[in-house]
Amino acid sequence: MNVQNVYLEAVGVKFEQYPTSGLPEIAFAGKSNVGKSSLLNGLINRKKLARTSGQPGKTQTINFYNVEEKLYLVDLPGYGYARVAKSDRERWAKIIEDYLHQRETLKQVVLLVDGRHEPSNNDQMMMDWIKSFGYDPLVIATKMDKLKRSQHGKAIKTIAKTLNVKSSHILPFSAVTKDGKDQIWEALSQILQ
Ligand SMILES: Nc1nc2c(ncn2[C@@H]2O[C@H](COP(=O)(O)OP(=O)(O)OP(=O)(O)O)[C@@H](O)[C@H]2O)c(=O)[nH]1
Ligand SMILES: [Mg+2]
Repeated sequence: MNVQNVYLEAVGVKFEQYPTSGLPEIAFAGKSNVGKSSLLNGLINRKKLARTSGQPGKTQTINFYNVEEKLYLVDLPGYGYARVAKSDRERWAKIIEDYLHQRETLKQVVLLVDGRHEPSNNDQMMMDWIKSFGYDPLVIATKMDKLKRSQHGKAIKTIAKTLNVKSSHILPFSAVTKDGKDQIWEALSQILQ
């Protein structure tokens, strides 16, 4: 999709604050700092509409980006960041959980994992959880520019094995080169059809 019109329509932590238009939604989940907001910017051709940071824990609310009045791409707060207070972590977990459980317009939860590393226990839990809710697994391996081309295949295989999903369900992406963007839009378009 060649996105021209996109804006941040809603920001919130509870249902009253979320959009009510009924447009379909695709949400991006993953640990803090994995590159959720950067992927979103890449998909919508904006450098920094979604705020990013080298410090984990940047996104702390659920952010709904309206794309062409057709769908929302939803930026979620990351999980697994140890250096925030436990009470904050639990609060965020509850916000994300309620959203994922109860949001009827949510068509897909995409899991982002760092292409350089074996997925963590938290990533595995998130994947199991996504599957248990009946979504087809779709994983994006981020920061692929940090790997040599020759390492890409092995990285994808490792992620597939650890998360117990098919390699074909893992799409590589780089927010630096934007490699993978077209394939991701293609997958998202199929989901929305
Ligand atoms: N080299 C490289 N760096 C990336 C890529 N994607 C994200 N980053 C960097 O990783 C850091 C975190 O990116 P964010 O997009 O803010 O990560 P996030 O998942 O939204 O993090 P939280 O909002 O804290 O959950 C930033 O410094 C980004 O510039 C990528 O594909 N390649
Ligand atoms: Mg973010």
